[in-house]
Amino acid sequence: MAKATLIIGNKNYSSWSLRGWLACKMSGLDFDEKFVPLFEDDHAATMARETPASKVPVLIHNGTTIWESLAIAEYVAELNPAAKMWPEEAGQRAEARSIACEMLSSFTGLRSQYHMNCRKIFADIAPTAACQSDIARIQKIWADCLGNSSGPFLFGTFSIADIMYAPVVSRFKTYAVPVDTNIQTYMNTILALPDMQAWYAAAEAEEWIIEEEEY
Ligand SMILES: N[C@@H](CCC(=O)N[C@@H](CS)C(=O)NCC(=O)O)C(=O)O
Repeated sequence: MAKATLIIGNKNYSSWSLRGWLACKMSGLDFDEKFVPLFEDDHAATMARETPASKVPVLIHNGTTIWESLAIAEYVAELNPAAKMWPEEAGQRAEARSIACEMLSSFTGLRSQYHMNCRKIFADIAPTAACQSDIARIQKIWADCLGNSSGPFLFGTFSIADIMYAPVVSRFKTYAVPVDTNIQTYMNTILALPDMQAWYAAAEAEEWIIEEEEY
């Protein structure tokens, strides 16, 4: 089987890249990373040349091109069922897919104000009403899931649901979002994952600075 290529953006800033990358890692896929820097001068042309929808992540494998982070996660989960990337029970799997889809379709208040920035802590930026509303909804999702599963992950064992929310964990850390003990424990579990630590270390080592994301 040919080695796959995952096209990603800057690790410090690219939350969708993190989702695709974590999914590929969890599946055990053998892949190379291809880096496309976000928002450089020739950004639009580079994105249009390298990716179908001018967005990252994109996975290229055995002649197939897959974009959209959830489609990538579904593809690699099918490639390696032994990785058990979704909960095994059908009802739980459906709920996990529901919250994964909600992540993709929602939370523009959070995403437009609290950008992912792995290197930084911005503790003094009060959330807008829209951002606060998204924060409350996400905390409710996490609290309900953790209440049902008893943790340590949203559905007990690590799954694509956790992957879809991992960049939100990062944002909550960066913006020092107040959370209760259970959610803090969950966030600590996600941040301590070896793959998250590796992503953070690579983000720290990056030289690119996107001024608009730096407040
Ligand atoms: N729904 C897409 C979102 C992808 C996305 O918005 N990626 C951002 C980086 S985090 C991007 O490529 N932005 C470049 C641009 O908008 O020009 C997914 O799930 O992959």
